Amino acid sequence: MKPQAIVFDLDGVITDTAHLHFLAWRQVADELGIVIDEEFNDSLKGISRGESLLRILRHGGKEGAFSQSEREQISARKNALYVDSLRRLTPESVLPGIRELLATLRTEQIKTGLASVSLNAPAILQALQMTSLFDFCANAALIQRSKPDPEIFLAACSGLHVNPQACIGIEDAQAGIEAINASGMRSVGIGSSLTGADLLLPTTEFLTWPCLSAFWQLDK
Ligand code: B16
Ligand code: MG
Repeated sequence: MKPQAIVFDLDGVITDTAHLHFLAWRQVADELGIVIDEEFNDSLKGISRGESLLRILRHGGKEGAFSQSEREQISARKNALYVDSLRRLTPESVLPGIRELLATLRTEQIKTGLASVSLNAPAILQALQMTSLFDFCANAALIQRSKPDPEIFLAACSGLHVNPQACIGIEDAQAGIEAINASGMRSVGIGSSLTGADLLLPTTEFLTWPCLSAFWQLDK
């Protein structure tokens, strides 16, 4: 038996945009007199733009300091910095093994989906020249709740016309692993500090079809 589909997170699984998010947020936080570091940035992975700003303000003790419209302006400033930094993405920015895995999944007739809460996901896939490698990309603009809620993963499964129980989800963020587990899919984590993943791999280089296939054969 094979899984019906593999659903990928974008940021940290397909390409390393987490660092670019960090640089943009750090500049904005700095302008607000708030210090954030890479460790704090880990807690923003998979979290929507608006919720990320709220977490940064809370971290800096400035939660109630800005109105909704001021927060929207701050978020827009962060996004402008982030989008500008995306200009450095090229097809070479894809993480090791990912392009090969997607090509193999096509040969194996396993559907591929994307579950990213980033509103910039379509532009990033285009910059990486990967849009055609996915059968369905869930639309982050239609999502009410970011990860750890399963909504984006369920939307990807729905768009692929597959049952979540018959699919694997791949994530590098703790909130993402929780979202996959809550969706009923089997979870594969990339990294060393994740808890609760059904399978944990150190880097995307280990993410091969033989590895995923062997994992799928195991009893849950
Ligand atoms: P944007 P993912 C998430 O992408 C990022 O991990 C998170 O850091 C970011 O705040 C969120 O997208 C929204 O991104 O500001 O570009 O809309 O991990 O779900 O692929
Ligand atoms: Mg991620």
